[in-house]
Amino acid sequence: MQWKQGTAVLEVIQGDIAAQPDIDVVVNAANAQLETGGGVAGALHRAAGPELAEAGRSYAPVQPGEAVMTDAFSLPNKAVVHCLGPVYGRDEPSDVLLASCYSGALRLADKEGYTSIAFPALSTGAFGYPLEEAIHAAVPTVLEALRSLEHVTFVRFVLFSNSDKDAYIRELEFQIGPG
Ligand code: AR6
Repeated sequence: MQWKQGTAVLEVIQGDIAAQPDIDVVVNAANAQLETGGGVAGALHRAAGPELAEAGRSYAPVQPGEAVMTDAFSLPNKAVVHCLGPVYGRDEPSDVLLASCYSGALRLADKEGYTSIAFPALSTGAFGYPLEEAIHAAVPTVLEALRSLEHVTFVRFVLFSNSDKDAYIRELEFQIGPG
């Protein structure tokens, strides 16, 4: 499902963040060491190959809310932005830190001249962030950031489950209108 916002397009799909070949930049739900892990990080590191963890070493450790960019190696994308989302109930203020992941990722992608980016639902797996709360940090931040970007004109939210996808669709319908 898609929405238009100014000159940009936002899309919500159910899928695997490691299988988005038409997207320039994919966002990783990273750990502080930028090593492989479970969930999103596991899927991206498996598909990218061991060079992804090697490339991350020079940036580690990253802080909650921080985003850094590396090559995508064997992934079908041009770059990966690694965001360390907040651990819910520990890293505060969690909404500010989570929003900073989204705005930081968009800024990094835009600075390199990339035009498309795909986000998973950062922090909502192992880091325990309730999905609805995470959506309220993620979606308005992306909508606001898009206004000041030069190159990024396509944002895809890739959700693992159908119910997560439906929750994103509800929020975008609320924020923008029918898709
Ligand atoms: N594609 C899209 N979404 C996915 C995928 C996938 N392949 N796999 C899981 N999800 P998580 P976090 C969903 O745990 O909460 C890692 O081990 C998942 O259902 O990947 O930020 C790292 O190493 C959930 O909704 O990220 C860190 O230590 C969402 O993506 C830690 O977990 C995020 O789940 C990061 O935890």
